Amino acid sequence: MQLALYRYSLPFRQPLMFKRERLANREGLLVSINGQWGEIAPLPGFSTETLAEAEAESLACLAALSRGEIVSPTLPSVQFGFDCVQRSWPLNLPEPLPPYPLLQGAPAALIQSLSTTDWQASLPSRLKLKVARHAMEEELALIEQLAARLPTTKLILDANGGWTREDAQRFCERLPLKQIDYLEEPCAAFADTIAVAEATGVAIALDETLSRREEWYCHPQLKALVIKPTLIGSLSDCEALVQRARAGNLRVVVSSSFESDLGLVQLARLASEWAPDEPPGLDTGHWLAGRVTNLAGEVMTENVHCLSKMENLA
Ligand code: OSB
Ligand code: MG
Repeated sequence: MQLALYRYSLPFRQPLMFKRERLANREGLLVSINGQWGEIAPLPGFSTETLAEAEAESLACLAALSRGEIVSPTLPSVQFGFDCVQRSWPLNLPEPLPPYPLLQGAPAALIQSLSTTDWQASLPSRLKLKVARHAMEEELALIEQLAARLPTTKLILDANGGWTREDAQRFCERLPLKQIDYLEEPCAAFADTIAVAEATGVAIALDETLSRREEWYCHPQLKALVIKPTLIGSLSDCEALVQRARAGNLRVVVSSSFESDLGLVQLARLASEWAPDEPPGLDTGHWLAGRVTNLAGEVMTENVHCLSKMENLA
């Protein structure tokens, strides 16, 4: 058995803000077992574990595997990486759907770039925009412009729990609801999110509520579950959410946590397995200025730092 753990660091095209943290590089781990790979990349501001903690648990898991033991990691990012590296991936999956585009930046700059953006002949069916970050007036103006310029596109809005119930209500009352697909996590508490949906008629989706393992229930205005495997952890926990979504007639949107190209390919495959008809939330790769795999999909081990390499006869 061949076991290895590597660390990568890939520069962002420009520094990105994750909650209050400004990151210039994306750092994570790649685990390899007998030529198969998995990615372990806790996201600062969103994951509860640090990269150092994930590295320590990963090394302990590899040592246990080399002794022939079965491992069950506890940190979500480590669970995701070890599940992927040990998974029997199905062979005949449908071609993954292209992700919907994710717009990032200040509203004024985005309005500016709207006039020059070439939507490559076909207009996107969906487009995602972060909200609750800038002045409400500016964000509403941008949404109005987007709705006018892209009348056939549905907007996905994501507030990352950034509003009070009152602010969210004021915002949603002024939305062009016909063009809003759904709003992710308007408020930090599920009860407030539901109250906003009921007061304004907006459709909502859950994301952080799921990764924080908070209680939630189905509601007529709850439309989708956003599943981020790096934050949720084990694939069986993700699959339980997929089941719960099916039972409640909710859409499933598999979404990234700014993984490298290796993790993004695996997430796209999971998306085509769990939600073959739903464009995934995986438009984060273009923010990275580097790659860990070559065009053949092989990890370029010369570009990553080896933390451990073991071989045994098991
Ligand atoms: O807020 O959904 C989020 C990525 C990292 C951390 C949080 C979020 C995201 C994304 C990924 O938005 C892209 C997507 O979901 O479309
Ligand atoms: Mg979200």
